[in-house]
Amino acid sequence: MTTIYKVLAPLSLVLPLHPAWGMEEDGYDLWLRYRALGGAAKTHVAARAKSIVHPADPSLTTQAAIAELHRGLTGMLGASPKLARKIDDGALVLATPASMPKLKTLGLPLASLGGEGYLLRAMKIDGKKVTLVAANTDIGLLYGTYAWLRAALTRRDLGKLDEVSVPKVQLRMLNHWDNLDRTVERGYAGESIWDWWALPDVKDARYVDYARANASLGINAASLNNVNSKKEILTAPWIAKAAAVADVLRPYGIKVYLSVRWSAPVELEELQTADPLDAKVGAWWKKKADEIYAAIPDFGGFVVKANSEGQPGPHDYQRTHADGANMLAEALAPHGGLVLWRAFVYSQHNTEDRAKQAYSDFIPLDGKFLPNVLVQVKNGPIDFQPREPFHPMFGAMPKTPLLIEFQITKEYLGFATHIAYLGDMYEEVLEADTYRKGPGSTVAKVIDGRLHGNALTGMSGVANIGSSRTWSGSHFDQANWYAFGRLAWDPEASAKDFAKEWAAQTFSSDPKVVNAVTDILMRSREAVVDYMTPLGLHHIMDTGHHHGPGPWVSTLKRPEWNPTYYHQAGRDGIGFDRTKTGSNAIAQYAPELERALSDPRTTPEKFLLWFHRLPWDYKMRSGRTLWAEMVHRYDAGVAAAADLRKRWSRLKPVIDPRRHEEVAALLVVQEQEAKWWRDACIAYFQSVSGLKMPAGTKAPPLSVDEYRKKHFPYAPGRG
Ligand code: GCW
Repeated sequence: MTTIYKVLAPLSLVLPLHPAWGMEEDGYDLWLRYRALGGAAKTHVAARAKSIVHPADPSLTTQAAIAELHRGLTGMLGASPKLARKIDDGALVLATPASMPKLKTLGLPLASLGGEGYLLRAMKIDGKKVTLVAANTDIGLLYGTYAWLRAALTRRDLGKLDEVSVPKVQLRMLNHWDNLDRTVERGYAGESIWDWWALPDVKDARYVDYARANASLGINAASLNNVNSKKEILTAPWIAKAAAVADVLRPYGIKVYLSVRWSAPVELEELQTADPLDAKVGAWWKKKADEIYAAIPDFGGFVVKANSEGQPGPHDYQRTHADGANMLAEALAPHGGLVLWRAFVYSQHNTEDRAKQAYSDFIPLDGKFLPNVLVQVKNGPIDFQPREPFHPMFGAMPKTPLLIEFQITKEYLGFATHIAYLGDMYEEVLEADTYRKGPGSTVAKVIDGRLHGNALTGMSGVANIGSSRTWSGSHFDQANWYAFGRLAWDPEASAKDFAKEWAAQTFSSDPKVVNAVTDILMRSREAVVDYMTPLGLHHIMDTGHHHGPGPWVSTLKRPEWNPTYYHQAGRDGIGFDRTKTGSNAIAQYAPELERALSDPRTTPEKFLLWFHRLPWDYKMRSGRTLWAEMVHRYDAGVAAAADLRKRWSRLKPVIDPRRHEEVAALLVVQEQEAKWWRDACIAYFQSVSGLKMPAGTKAPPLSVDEYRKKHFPYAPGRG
């Protein structure tokens, strides 16, 4: 103590020591921040958790629920909760029909809860006023426990709780793009959290916190390694490492999946072919599946990227995606495992519009997949852009369960440096209408299986998690993990509600803070769209790393790697013609949409240049020309970025200093980079169009060549 004091004393002369010095908020606790309550809030929570009544002989899962309540209540109330066997007034009762047979006599809608749902109800049991957290299973109980804690943290009236919550989607999954050397493809949050080298002997304590965070959202599956997979993941030492992770995640209801490399049997020198119709190949995968299940009895299955961006696959043997997926499905079926076969495919040998290729490849295969295969489709037809129309495969494969893949990491939206709340984007896609079975056939209904009555349903998100103290590389990026998990539970819920919940739990439940942070979140993605890719522009990021603007890039080997392929800007106009006169990608949508999209006048302006190539003087709804509108949007994006910075700076007095400063620093960068995007794109489009700046707008300060000269050989996140 004295020594510490001696070291610190001189420091206090030069550094303004904050009262919370040494205990400052660093973001590690995510939204599970159980900070001390005071006043009425403390009394309120204390009165509803006087004791915790829990099942006797709690399973590991129930123990996790009790431990979380212990952590939460100790944090909020300053004293550990009393564990009790007897129900008294003010008890928080955790029960399943197995642990408390009486539950079945209380008229509760237990049957509707299924295996993962839960019920929270303030009610009387045996004449005592209690809060019941009930579920049919221990995992439901754990989810219910987190829901109760969330209600406490967001200052809901715990005395009036009465809710039933059941996940609408079965597979709520994170896809880690983590490499075996601990780098992370498109990861901007440090190294992989999986310390592969030290596993299986050393299980980092972080794995438990990872599991807690996911369980608090209802995420129940994680594929651990990059879809650009390596053969080694299927060897005994790596299976053992994955098994060690699975052991930690299991009590939290999270199943482990692995991404596999199609050619592994050949590369491991065990076979000479990976042809899915060769019996030896099927037998190899069956044996491999047996080996994995011996180590991980509840193993989830395989995620597969095949014949995509140079990865091997069944096409190498003139077989279809269905042949490939089914061969793996047969190996996994005896164990109850699933194949998640990705539809992110486009080929260098195919000159068809890249936006059309997945649909062309997969639609003829509808009905040809085995029942334990899901086809995993990215939200849009290109690649995780700031804005894309929904992928035309949604709704178009009635006999095949489609799992939607979102990106949580922000490869194309400013990495972890820019604020962009993706909840807003997920919601936009999920509520989009496919019209496949008339109006109201939303993507959400495809995903939750209602539109076509699919037995399997799922939503996966490419994780933004790493070894960074904040987990996600920045404080605000945690909101994207949060919104993804909450929307996977209920794809029809509101992204704004989740923004509010997240803000209240992460920063402060003070309504002023909640509203201000929610405003920042809700404005952020649109700001990014405007300063990067307004009006339906897409994939004009710089090459390889995708950091910053690169609309001029035109010399890469494959046409669809070049931004010029996507914007098609010239003297006469700009945009990708995806109507009949162009690639006719619009024909991949339902007739109602095809009709609307065939005419620029009936195409939403946010997708204008995605579907149409138009002259620069095309008249927009605002009355401006297309060119003037584009400049206007870029300016609006920069103004919105500046506005985010200002809104955040006003919160300085009410946000803890370290997190405030860290976010503020990033917002300065975001504003600068928004300007850079605006200036570089305008300079470039001006150079090809020869147009003057619209009246009242500012010319970019540098020439297009000067922007072009910027290089970023060490930008993070490359695989
Ligand atoms: O978005 C692109 C990325 C690649 C990624 C690929 C995919 C894992 O640029 O890094 O590879 O998508 O989804 O397979």
